[in-house]
Amino acid sequence: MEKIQNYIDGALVNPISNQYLDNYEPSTAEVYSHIPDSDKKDVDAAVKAAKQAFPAWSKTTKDKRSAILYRISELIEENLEELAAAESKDNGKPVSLATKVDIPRAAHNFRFFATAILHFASESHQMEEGAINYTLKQAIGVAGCISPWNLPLYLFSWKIAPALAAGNCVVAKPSEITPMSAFLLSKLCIEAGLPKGVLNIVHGLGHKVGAAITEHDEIPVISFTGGTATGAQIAKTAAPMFKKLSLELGGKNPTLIFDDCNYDKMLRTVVHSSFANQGQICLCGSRLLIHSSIYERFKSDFVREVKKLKVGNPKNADTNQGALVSKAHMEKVLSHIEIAKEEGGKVLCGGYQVDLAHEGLNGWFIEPTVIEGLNMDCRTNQEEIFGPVVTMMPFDTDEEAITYSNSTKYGLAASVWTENISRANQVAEQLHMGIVWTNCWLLRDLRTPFGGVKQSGVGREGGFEALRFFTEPKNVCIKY
Ligand code: TXE
Repeated sequence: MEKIQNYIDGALVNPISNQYLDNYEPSTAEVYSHIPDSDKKDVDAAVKAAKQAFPAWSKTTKDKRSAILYRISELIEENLEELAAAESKDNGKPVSLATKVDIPRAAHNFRFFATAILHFASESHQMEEGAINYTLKQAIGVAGCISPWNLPLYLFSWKIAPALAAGNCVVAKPSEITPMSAFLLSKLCIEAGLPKGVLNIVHGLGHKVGAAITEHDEIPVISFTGGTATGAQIAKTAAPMFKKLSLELGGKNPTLIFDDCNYDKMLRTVVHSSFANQGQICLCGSRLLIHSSIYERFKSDFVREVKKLKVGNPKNADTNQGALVSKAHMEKVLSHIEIAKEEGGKVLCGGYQVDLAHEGLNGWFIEPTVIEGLNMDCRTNQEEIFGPVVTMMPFDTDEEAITYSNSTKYGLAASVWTENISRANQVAEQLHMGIVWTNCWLLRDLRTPFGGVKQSGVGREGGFEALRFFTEPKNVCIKY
């Protein structure tokens, strides 16, 4: 059985303890590889390597750093098929999705930051007193990057690429639930000629490896994407150590559907924005708010389209919905469906685990589920479910739609459907979210700030925001 290895000081190595964890294939529920059960000792070795590599890497010219990162992006593209198959097997997502979205976007992340760093400039401020200030933007040192399981390589690269481009060395931890694509990436980094110690990938559990990264006093900057509860724990450790912190956390995103929208385009996209990646994207719209005048029409059209989504083998090209990432996560999602029923919700379609044993798949599949009849304050409409489950609610006025949208502790993203440009702008302005998509969803320009407000996170990733986060500004004032 394949053994995943850590990537420390330029080499693929076993965990010091020689202990391993099982890695499951979600569609079959079978163990198919082993992952290092690393601990503090491995993190210490990674930090040591990163510290040693830092002086040379931070002094390496931008052109050279850029060329290496660019080469990594090319290698990801050259290995697209292998990476997409691995991501699909490890995560349960349809291979078609990994091929079209996850892996190309991971390559794009490296390419984007390889070039962005060439345009990252500093400001200067002239003074009438006869002085000039200029701002140095210096690499910080060893950056800790911790990422989740839902978009494994995509989110891993979203952190690593800007950290490296800015001249930092990195100790990174992918999710222990989906370690494979990060392991394959470490091999590509070696092939691309990334100097040893510049990137170190330590596999293992959150409370061991993740906590050791967070607590390490030689890691002054942490970028984390994952659950809100974990984010709070990381902040509790990092704040008194005065670490720089970026937290991308959960969401309970509203989709606002007005009666003046382009109906067909909206319907197509909302099926996708509700259920892409089995609903396991922090940006998926899980609360559908529909103007009451089109509620019944939307309900019958939406449920009909959702029922067409094919739940099946992630390897098949015609599969729309693969498996959920783990047994524990599937059980959590199913328990939320039960809570919704107890709260008085009516399940319009879905609601159950899908049995694909006849295809030899004993894994963790759930039918795409649509629920109506719940009020905005109930648990189902307040808590992040992070699975193929959406609720539907009617609204009468724009104010009502905005109030419902803003009524949770989260504030990550919203999508708004209307052809009325004034309404679109007024609604966007009043939504308490980090991201608003109008007449689209998940349309990403990597230059834009990405992140949430309230319990959806702290700080922004993307574009120069990310490069600013991974550098320390220093003002130099010269009197002449
Ligand atoms: O995330 P965790 P989980 C949400 C979603 C999901 C819930 C829990 O609602 O059901 O979070 O998912 C590492 N110190 N999202 O349990 O635990 C962990 O090993 C440092 C939203 O998978 O937050 C992994 O690498 N690190 C989300 C990473 O943190 C720790 C995507 C994320 O895991 C740690 C995923 C600790 N004490 C889940 N404990 C999004 N917003 O995209 C765990 N980790």
